[in-house]
This record gives sequence, C-alpha cells and structure tokens, in this order.
Amino acid sequence: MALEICVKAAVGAPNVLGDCPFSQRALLTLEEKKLSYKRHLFDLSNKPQWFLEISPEGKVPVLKLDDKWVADSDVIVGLLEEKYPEPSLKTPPEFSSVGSNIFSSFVKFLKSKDANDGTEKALLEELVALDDHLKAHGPFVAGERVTAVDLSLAPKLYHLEIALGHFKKWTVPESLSHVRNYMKALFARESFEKTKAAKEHVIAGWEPKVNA
Ligand SMILES: N[C@@H](CCC(=O)N[C@@H](CS)C(=O)NCC(=O)O)C(=O)O
Repeated sequence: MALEICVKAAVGAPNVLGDCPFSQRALLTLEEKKLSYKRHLFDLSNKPQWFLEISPEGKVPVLKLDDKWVADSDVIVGLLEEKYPEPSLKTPPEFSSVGSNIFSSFVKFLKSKDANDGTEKALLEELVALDDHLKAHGPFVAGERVTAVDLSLAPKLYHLEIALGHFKKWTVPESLSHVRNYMKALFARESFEKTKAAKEHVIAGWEPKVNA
C-alpha cells in the first residue's frame, strides 16, 4: 500500500512546498528510510471538510499508513519506525530530549521587541547546551549516525537560521562551532535538500508572527 502524506503548501503558492517544520520532519523520516510516498501539498488557509475529518486539529502533517490517516509528527515518526525499522532511526532514550527547548526559545526571541528581556540569553543557553552535547557525543546527537532527534531538530534550526538572520540580523555565534557544523551537515543531506522550504517562504511564514 502506497504511503501518502499531506504537508503544508507555501502561502500564496499552492503548488510549492511550504514552511512547516513538522511536515519537513515527517518528509525527512520518509526520505531517510528510502520509502516511496505520494506527497499532497495543502493550503492551510482553505481546509476542506474531509481534511478536518482526517486531522481533527486541522494540522499537517498527516500520513496515510495501512489505509488509515494519522496526524501529528511525533505519532507519524513513531509509526514509521515501527513499521519500517530498517534503517533504524531510533534515538537512544537518554538523548531523545536533546535540544527540545531550542524551538520555543527561538520563537520567543524572534517575537521579542525588548532587547533586554532575556530571550536572547535563554536561546543562547539552549544552544550552548547543544554545543556541549555535540562536543561530547557528536557529530550528530546520538553519535556518528543521524537519528530521529536530528530529523526533528534540523527543520527547526533551519527556521532559526533564516528567521533570526532576516528579522534580527542574528547568527549562531562562531564560538558554537559544533552546532554550526551540525547545522551544516544536516542541511547538506540529500533528504534535507529535497524536503526544505525555500528561504522566502520561511520568511513569509514568520512575518505575521514577528509583526503581530
Ligand atoms: N504537534 C504537531 C504540530 C503540527 C503543526 O503545528 N502544524 C502547523 C503547520 S507548521 C499546522 O498545520 N497549523 C494549522 C494551521 O496553520 O491552520 C506535529 O508535530 O505534527
């Protein structure tokens, strides 16, 4: 049975892959497992009733597996690992929450209008912790091989790099060389190239949130 996946289309460009990091995470998992699948791009500003039936929260990604639609990237990644265990992308449990606060810290800093409210410092602390982890265990979170936690972090770090660069002229400090090399290695993967949103769509996606 062919796998099918609904992911976000770019805003204003329904035939172009959009800027959803959770959709990219699911696509990366399919690509890294070398699975074939049919991709449906979905305009989130115009959700038909059938979509709300397969995705009760009205969110993408949604994957069709064994003739059943499944929502939520955590659930999707778990099911794909169970059904297609090779190559294994399992992250050892002790590493599964590495970097898990980076996305929320990045969003707070991105939206912040007060340079002294501590949001930049909070993000830096998370990135320093990731750098220390990679220095001890890298080049990827669980060592030599990419695992699920890297595929979750990669799209979020991509959004961080583009959005903070564009809206705040901010870059990951050079001193965090392990994080910088990690990002470079993830973004250079064939799976990433194939599933990433274009820079302009990432910027357009964050614009209303930054200027809210
Ligand atoms: N927890 C969900 C989050 C998915 C999510 O937030 N998707 C966003 C797009 S990036 C969405 O579909 N939002 C609905 C909307 O914008 O109407 C997951 O991991 O799959």
